[in-house]
Amino acid sequence: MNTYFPEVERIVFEGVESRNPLAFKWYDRDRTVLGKTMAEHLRFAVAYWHTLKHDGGDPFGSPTMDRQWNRFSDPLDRAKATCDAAFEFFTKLGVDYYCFHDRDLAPEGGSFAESCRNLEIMTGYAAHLQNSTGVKLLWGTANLFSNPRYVHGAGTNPDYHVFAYAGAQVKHAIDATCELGGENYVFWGGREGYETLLNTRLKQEQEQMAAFLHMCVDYAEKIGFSGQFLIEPKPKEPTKHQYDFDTATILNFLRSHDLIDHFKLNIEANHATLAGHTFEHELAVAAAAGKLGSMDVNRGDLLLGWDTDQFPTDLYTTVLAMLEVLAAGGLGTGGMNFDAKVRRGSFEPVDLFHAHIGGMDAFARGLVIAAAIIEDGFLEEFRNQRYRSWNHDGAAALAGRSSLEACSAYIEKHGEPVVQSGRQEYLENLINRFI
Ligand code: XLS
Ligand code: CA
Ligand code: CA
Repeated sequence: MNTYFPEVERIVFEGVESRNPLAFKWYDRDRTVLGKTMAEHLRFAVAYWHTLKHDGGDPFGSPTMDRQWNRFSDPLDRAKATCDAAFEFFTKLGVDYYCFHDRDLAPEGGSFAESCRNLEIMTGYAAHLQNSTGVKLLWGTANLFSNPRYVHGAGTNPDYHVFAYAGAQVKHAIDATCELGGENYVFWGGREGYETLLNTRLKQEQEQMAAFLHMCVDYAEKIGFSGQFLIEPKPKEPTKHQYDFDTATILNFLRSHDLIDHFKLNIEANHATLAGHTFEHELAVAAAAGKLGSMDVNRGDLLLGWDTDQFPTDLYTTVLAMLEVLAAGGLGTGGMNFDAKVRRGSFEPVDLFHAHIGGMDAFARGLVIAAAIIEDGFLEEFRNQRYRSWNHDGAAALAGRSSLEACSAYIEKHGEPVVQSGRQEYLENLINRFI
């Protein structure tokens, strides 16, 4: 496999002294950190849509990325060439996983039957490449937002006909994911939201969505798909208000509709910031509920208010994210999917390598630093001290075995509390010592 990226050889670890732009400085896949290899901790995946399909077009200008695998006129020939380029890219980069939407892998046909046939052909094609390379599918998903039929949503559409179409499409996307041994299946509700309440039955749309997801759970059980179902929060874009706003909102939805046992969350950094949260906040909220499933690792731009999907390079963020992942005990069947695209001006194929190498190094370094912080123990020790009263005086209250009368009696005896500093700057300085 040396057709589409002939100028690039297999990317290897050369260490921090290396000036080779096509080498890892930090990501050393077999290096052990806290008892697991870097590859086991990080489980990197390439996003098919951004890396293979993104052409650099934006609302103001034409595509800038003339990819060789895109030059075939027949849609299936183009899909096969794209798949060849994808697996050449995955193996040269040395990632173990990839992720796709059904319509990334296989083109939509002129009829539903033709679309299904295309997907079957391309599933077989990808299966063959998975077998010959050892690259695996982290997750599959269905694109229920690009085609104009989904203009008013998929599961939440006011018209049952569109809902049924989405159900039929998801059935085949789950089949494809199952056949390819996908370890997870993602639901991202891009158009599951609304533009104006004037034409919207908000409560019914959420009930529709719950019914839709129950049908998916039933189907997965029926065909024996054992991958983890994941929901991905995003507050807005493309719709003004999306029902899967953030992690807390999704957890409430899942609990209200008896779906909580069947789903975990796929947390994306840029979606966290769009919701007014930090990435680590969203990871912590999911982990606190035992629902941290997987991550879409990217970043937004503080000066722009939209989903820029840039490659992650900020070490401070990767360290704080890795502290949450390690505290949660890892990602299980999840991984770190680079849901990120190179900028429009970075139009050469080699830019795709620079981008992924940078992202992998940023997370590898984040892992090493977070592990050192955990091993040092100062954060845990500080928190132990800060919460120490809950081990004795507050223990009954924390266990739900106290009362307001007991609080009254306590205050009569102890009077005014002595308030303690949170020492935020002291802790931030210590973190920076490790970076
Ligand atoms: C879009 C989402 C999407 C999901 C998969 O903003 O990030 O790419 O990850 O449908
Ligand atoms: Ca995403
Ligand atoms: Ca995004």
